[in-house]
Amino acid sequence: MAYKRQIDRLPIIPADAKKHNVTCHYCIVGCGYHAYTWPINKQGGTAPEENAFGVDLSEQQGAETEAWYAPSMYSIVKQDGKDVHLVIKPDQGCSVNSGLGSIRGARMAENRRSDVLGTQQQRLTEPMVWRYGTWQPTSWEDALDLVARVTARVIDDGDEDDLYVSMFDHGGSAGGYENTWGTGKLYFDSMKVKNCRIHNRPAYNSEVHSTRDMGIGELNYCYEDYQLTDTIFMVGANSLETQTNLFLNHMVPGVRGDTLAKKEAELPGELHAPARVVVVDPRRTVTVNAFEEVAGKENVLHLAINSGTDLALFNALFTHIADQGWVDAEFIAASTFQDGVAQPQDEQHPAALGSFEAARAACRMSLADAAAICGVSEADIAKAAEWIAMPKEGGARRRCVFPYEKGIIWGNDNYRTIGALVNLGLATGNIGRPGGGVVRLGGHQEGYMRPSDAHVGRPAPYLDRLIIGGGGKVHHIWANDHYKTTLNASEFKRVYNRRTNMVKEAMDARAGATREELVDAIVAAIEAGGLFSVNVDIVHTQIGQQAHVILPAVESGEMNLTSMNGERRMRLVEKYMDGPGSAKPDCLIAAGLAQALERVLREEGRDAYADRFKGYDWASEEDAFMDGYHANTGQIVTYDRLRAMGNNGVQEPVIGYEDGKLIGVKRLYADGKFDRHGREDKKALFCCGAWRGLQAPGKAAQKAGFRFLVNNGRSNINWQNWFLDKDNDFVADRYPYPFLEIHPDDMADLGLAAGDLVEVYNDVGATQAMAYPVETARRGETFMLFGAPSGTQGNVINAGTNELILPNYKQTWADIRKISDAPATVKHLSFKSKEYRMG
Ligand SMILES: Nc1nc2c(c(=O)[nH]1)N[C@H]1C(S)=C(S)[C@@H](COP(=O)(O)OP(=O)(O)OC[C@H]3O[C@@H](n4cnc5c(=O)[nH]c(N)nc54)[C@H](O)[C@@H]3O)O[C@H]1N2
Ligand SMILES: Nc1nc2c(c(=O)[nH]1)N[C@H]1C(S)=C(S)[C@@H](COP(=O)(O)OP(=O)(O)OC[C@H]3O[C@@H](n4cnc5c(=O)[nH]c(N)nc54)[C@H](O)[C@@H]3O)O[C@H]1N2
Ligand code: SF4
Ligand SMILES: [Mo]
Repeated sequence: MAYKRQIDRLPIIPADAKKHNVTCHYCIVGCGYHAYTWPINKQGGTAPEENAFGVDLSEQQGAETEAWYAPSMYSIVKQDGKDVHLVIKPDQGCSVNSGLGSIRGARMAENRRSDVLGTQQQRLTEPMVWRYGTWQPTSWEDALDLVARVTARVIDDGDEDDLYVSMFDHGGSAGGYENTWGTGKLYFDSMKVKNCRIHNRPAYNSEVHSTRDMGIGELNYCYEDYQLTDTIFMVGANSLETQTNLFLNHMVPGVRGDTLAKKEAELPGELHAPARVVVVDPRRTVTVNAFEEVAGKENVLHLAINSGTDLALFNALFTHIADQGWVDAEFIAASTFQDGVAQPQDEQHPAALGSFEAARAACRMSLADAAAICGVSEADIAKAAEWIAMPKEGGARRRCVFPYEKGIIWGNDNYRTIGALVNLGLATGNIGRPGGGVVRLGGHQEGYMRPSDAHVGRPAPYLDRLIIGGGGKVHHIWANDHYKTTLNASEFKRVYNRRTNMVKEAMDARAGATREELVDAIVAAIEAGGLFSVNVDIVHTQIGQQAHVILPAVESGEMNLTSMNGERRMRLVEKYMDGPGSAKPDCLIAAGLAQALERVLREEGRDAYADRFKGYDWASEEDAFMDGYHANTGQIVTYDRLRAMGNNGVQEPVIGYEDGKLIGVKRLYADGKFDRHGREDKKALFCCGAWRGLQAPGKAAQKAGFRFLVNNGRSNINWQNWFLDKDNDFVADRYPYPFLEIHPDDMADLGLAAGDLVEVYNDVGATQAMAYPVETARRGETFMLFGAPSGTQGNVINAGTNELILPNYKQTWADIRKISDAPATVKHLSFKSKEYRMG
């Protein structure tokens, strides 16, 4: 913030500044930006030929001008060892965001480490080893040698089950095709590690097994579909805050009617109107509020269902739509399985899968029964069914897009619930068609490229539970902080602290010993129940406090990085600055670790096993990309070709290269053939999953035993587990503690004033938050910001998951008591409503 830095003006970007393509590395949407850099001792001028915009800056610019940037878009960073000015500003030419930023992406620059401006000084610069009772910086060679020697002692060819791994599987920073390949090759090719988990759930599995088992990949549409549709049926997502520019640049124009001419042109012969919206969320969100403001209340239906009851709602909608005959019979006949049950329910399939009629029989649910379970009116459910599927005037099929995210992914009965939503899309012929799609909205960007994980099995091992039960000897952690973001976190931390402290104590006791003696001491502590922890991150995290070796990584922009967004749009972020100190791309850290393991194993005379760790002689992230993505996807995509595609990139799968352009695919399944399940007939399957109450162990009892629902999730301003936020004035000023949204009457009952610090506690743990009064909250239903270092919501989530180890973060109940009046850092905060009114 310029005012905070005590400067009253920012430099003009000179005409000859270097310009780099950048895709914002925070959320799934993947907005296009440009990074401009130029030498510290230069700046541009107001004359058109003196600035990057080519306009006369001595004249007042229009309101929508591109020729400006905000203080948060500016920094001074290192590039090739020299100080340079850096501006990262939104790209008007990118079809994803058309020049819009967000409160997160438009602060990319101020969140870079700057030694001149003093931002993000928390970034790790050197490897660190637990030594002499504290953290000591050291060289890569020393750190990797220790990791390799301890790891080599607990693994062997064909027996790698004592090595536990937690690793990202996404795109953007802390991910990307380069880095998922580097880690994937190490753990799934050189080794066959099966005791592993992903950053956001306690097993190595899919977030959305059922849609895939039904034949439908979860990112099947394009963002333009929101501009072509008749209805948006949004489930368990708060897109204004979590997919911001998808909401602002695609959903809002669609519902506001800005795109009517486009609809007429692209979809002639049917009646068009501005899109209507149904939002399924127990909580009234700012997304509901904003939809109402832009579309008019009469065009927005908020189904405020009881937490965890989506399955009953979807089954009733399916039943009603089928009974009315509002289904796409032709599509069902041509593209879906016809003959009863194709896949019976079993250990790997929490519901049977089969034909439309089989699902119709299994899922039957009346409007009245659903209304009672969900706590919404029959009339509203019937209205939602009409908005989804009642044929339009003139008889044309209604187009509906069904976006969903964590409200059901981390919700009750994941498999059946997502399956039931996909049923709606299939029955109404809304997959693979303009204005359709049953899609994940997404979290991070995607960027998955790994050797097969089939050896992990299904259901995959529940890693947290194994750790708590004393399993595992060495734990490698890549880019996540379970202390802030896992479930059953109270117990996890208790056990993890104890087991890793055993190893720390053993290391302390052998200070000054030789490497061999030290490794012996560590292994002895491990054999006594200890756990050796290796943490690869960009900052010193909470779980990192318990690590024995810490390895510093660089972020997107400090390396070249590829990933794809929620419409499968793949781009290259061009490196525009140096990483801090000796930090490296994750793929090269994985390569370094593989090489160290090869050397150690060879020294130990285990040559055959050592040979498995060959093939990592990558000099750069580009080499990792060529070895992974390029080699495994038809050898079409290269950095140069992607760079030439700019910020609009190419939509995957990439199927060709012609006239200097990569050729992609706009929508999946446009031919009505479904293959995500691998069935040869390419027919989609329906899900036969009846409602069965709160499915995960312990949830119903918790609900009965505690007074408040502790719904939880995200805020616009915070990014994930606050790893950058906690060192950023702007965010830390706003939310020094996680907020707990709560109704003012509930606050009165508990004797609370706004900002008071409260304890949230139940049968599995406790955490803290600051009370934030919200008039529209329902009595007895709170919403807590997740992932905070100053109060982890996961502490009160129980260990119960679905059959395939998908956590239910959202269904949690607890009691609340006051800890203290508002702390000093909270006293100045505003507790105004987060809703807005137009006009
Ligand atoms: N600003 C910001 N944006 C982000 C992120 C961030 O940290 N900050 N993180 C990114 C990531 S990794 C992810 S995964 C996405 C998540 O994106 P979202 O899924 O949109 O975000 P959440 O806040 O986790 O949850 C969405 C909604 O689920 C609702 N919900 C709770 N229980 C239920 C239920 O039983 N049924 C239904 N239907 N809804 C329920 C909550 O009230 C909440 O409004 O956001 C991405 N975008
Ligand atoms: N209660 C509750 N819990 C939840 C959720 C919820 O809705 N409610 N949502 C879940 C979801 S969807 C998610 S995605 C998870 C998020 O949980 P985490 O994955 O733990 O959170 P992130 O903030 O994404 O973690 C990123 C970590 O990687 C580091 N990092 C950033 N860039 C890089 C890089 O380039 N390389 C390396 N090596 N490290 C890097 C950061 O410092 C940070 O420690 O939380 C899950 N937990
Ligand atoms: S909407 Fe997402 S991708 Fe776009 S600028 Fe914001 S955080 Fe970045
Ligand atoms: Mo996520």
